[in-house]
Amino acid sequence: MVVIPPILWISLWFFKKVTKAYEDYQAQEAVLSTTLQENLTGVRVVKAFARQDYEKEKFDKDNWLKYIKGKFLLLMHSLFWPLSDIVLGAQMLFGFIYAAFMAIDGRISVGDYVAYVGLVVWLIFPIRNLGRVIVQTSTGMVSYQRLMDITKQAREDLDGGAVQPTGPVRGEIEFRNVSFMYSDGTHDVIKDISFHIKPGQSIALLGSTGSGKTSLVNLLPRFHEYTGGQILLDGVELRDYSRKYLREQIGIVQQEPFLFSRSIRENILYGVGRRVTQEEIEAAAKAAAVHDVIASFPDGYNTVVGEKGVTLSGGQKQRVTIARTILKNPKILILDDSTSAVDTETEASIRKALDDLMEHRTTFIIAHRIQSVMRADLILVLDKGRVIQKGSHEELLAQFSGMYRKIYDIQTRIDEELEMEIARAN
Ligand code: DCP
Ligand code: MG
Repeated sequence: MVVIPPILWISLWFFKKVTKAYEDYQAQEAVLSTTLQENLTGVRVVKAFARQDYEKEKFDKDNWLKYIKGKFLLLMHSLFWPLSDIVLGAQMLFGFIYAAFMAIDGRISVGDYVAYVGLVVWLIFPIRNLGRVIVQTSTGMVSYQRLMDITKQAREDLDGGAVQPTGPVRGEIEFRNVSFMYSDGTHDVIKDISFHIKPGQSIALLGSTGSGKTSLVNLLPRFHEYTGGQILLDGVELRDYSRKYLREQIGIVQQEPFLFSRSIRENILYGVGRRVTQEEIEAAAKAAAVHDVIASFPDGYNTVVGEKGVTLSGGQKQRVTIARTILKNPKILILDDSTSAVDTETEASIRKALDDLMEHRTTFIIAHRIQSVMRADLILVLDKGRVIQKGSHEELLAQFSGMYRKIYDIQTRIDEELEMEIARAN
């Protein structure tokens, strides 16, 4: 019985140490996995910047740290096991010798001695195991905690919403002093933005990179919740709609086109909740100026897109995602820089298709070219999350000192110079 307290004390001490060591070890393993994963998915970047040696060194360093932490963990285990055995072994040795002398002196009988030895041998192993279980529990607890961190994440509520509309939205959108900060952010990326558009109108967002254009449109499908002000859709606060309903009503051509490793047909059909004929798919692809490309593949629409769509060019991918959105036929359309990866000629033909698509739909257009935004009913010029100019193309052009006018002048000058170049070359 005397050894139980020290064994417990040793076990608890090691329990704490091993917990910490195992946490460190697991965290380092995560760092190493991230390094590895980034190197694998970003292998082109690594090669293009000739950073192999740097990345190798980084991996070696992370790997070395993992090794050190693993070694410390093993050290803790390798100290605990013998230490507990030494305490227990010393107790047995001392007990047996002392009892042996007592038996020789005749203070206890040989029978008592044998009974005592048997009892100690029976008891010592459970005590020994108790310590081990305590120490091993620590690694289990750490793993459990890490697992719980993930499983306890709140799930996005898709269905909830105070209003349950039955039909499609009309598409009237009003922003009232809306501001927004990312949950991990330090400052508002959208500040006090207000505007109003009627159903079927189009609104263009223009602004330098990082000015908050994508963040603003991502509020509409409730990818993020705005942190200040009000957004009204058909006069109802956006938060009162369910996310599922909003996302059914909104079609987005995202800034970074993403295709699944499935056939082109499946990619175009993605998110379309109704039966669609081959003719409809082809009409959408034609409108997005991508039908001819698809038809030129031996397998046509059944061509499987490689991992993340590597077999298609950037512009082709973008056009497939446009076809997907055309087919979805949403009431609200968001085009986030959707013609940035195509040449001017294709852009013109896509714009024609998009113009057709934009009719009777509330449309958000994000673009960098004045040509793409000039026909919008309302143009917002953003800078660092604020609206610095607001109005129609003509109104904004008339503001000679404004940003819009500046962008317009630069872009027309470039176009004119280009035309002169071409004329001279001919
Ligand atoms: N930001 C952030 N967390 C995210 C996305 C963006 O903190 N998940 C920050 C980076 C920028 C600001 O928000 O400082 C605005 O980013 P946007 O993507 O909204 O910027 P734009 O769409 O206007 O830029 P671009 O023209 O480059 O697409
Ligand atoms: Mg953007």
